[in-house]
Amino acid sequence: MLEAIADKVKRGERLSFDDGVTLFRHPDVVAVGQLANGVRERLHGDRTYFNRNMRIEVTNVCVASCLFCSFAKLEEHSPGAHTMSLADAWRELEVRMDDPPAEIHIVNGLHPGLPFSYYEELLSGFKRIKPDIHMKCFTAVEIHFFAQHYGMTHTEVLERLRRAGLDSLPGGGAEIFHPEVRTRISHDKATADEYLEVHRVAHKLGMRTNTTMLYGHIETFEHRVDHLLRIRALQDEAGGPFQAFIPLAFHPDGNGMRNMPAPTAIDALRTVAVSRLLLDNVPHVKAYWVSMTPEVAQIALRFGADDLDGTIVHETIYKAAGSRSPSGLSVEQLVRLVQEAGRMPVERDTFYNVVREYPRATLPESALKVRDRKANKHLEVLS
Ligand code: V47
Repeated sequence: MLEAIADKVKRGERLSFDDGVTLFRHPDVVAVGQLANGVRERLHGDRTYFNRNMRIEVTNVCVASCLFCSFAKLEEHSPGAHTMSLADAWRELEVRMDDPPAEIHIVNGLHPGLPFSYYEELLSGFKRIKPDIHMKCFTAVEIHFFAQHYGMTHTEVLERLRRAGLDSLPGGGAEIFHPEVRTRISHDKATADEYLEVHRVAHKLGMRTNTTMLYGHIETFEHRVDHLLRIRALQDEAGGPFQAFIPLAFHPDGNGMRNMPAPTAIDALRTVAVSRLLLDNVPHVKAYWVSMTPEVAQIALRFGADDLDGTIVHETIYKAAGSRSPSGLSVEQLVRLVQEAGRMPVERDTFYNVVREYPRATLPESALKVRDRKANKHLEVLS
């Protein structure tokens, strides 16, 4: 069965729904990974991307009640609820202006009590501090909520936010599109069609966006394949504005699915590989190190992934759900992860323009460790 799929991949033929399910079910994850690695190398060679980015979640107050979420609080006055003042949000960038990020990635709860001008001022304030900062903000679910809540069309919301400084949309909020799953884990926010429609509108306005899939909970492999093929179909229709696909491993701590086990490393690698193989029209597949740990993300660079996301600095959604990944990684740490995987690190901007290319590792393993003095103080004695 795998040989037939491998032949299709070699001929550059598109894989079917059944091929996708076969790949997910195939017992030899290394064989599936090798196929995906071939595609990854055909597209990108050894190049492995990351950027200097920073995550900010300005509010965790959210009217939706997603079963998988450990981050949201229903009301402003619930314990643990917080909404940043604009000044506090801007300060997050101001204090980092000696080594500033190139991108700010903002994902929030669906807050029912803020005026729309809060979001416009949020964006324009960051641009005032650093005019060339890239603002990758608000998931399609948030854009849909803004449209409903403030009585605008998707186009009006996006046009106003763009005027204030919005540059692209992140991929969050996709979860699993199939209604058998979505109605159980996310019944009271944008549907799959609404999520995809927001991206469609953004693409029509000339914006580039990312997209995601939250896997490893109640969904089946068929649901995952259905999800991936809906993304592929929209990408065909729109002619390529999805830049990256990010598979997000479910974390069970402190949410409505806390009795479920987290997906394993093998599932993470398999999902990266099958995504690379099915999404033949999406240029980049991210191994998001926050969701899969830096160690598994490093291996994923040989299973189809070509991007590690970025430095992040301070992440809270996965922290709340029990992730043991660090909050942020330095550029040096990202470079080392890539070099140790035998790949070539490339710092990029949000649109994948090259900022800086690093050499492939030619140093022996011990020397690599000693170079990262801050993270490996105990090894300095060896140098
Ligand atoms: O939308 C929430 C997911 C997403 C949990 O576009 C959870 O470049 C696992 O979308 N376990 C936010 N996942 C993060 C996101 C993202 C990350 C990196 C890069 C990009 C990009 C986008 O996190 C949410 C939701 O799908 N999430 N709770 C949880 N317990």
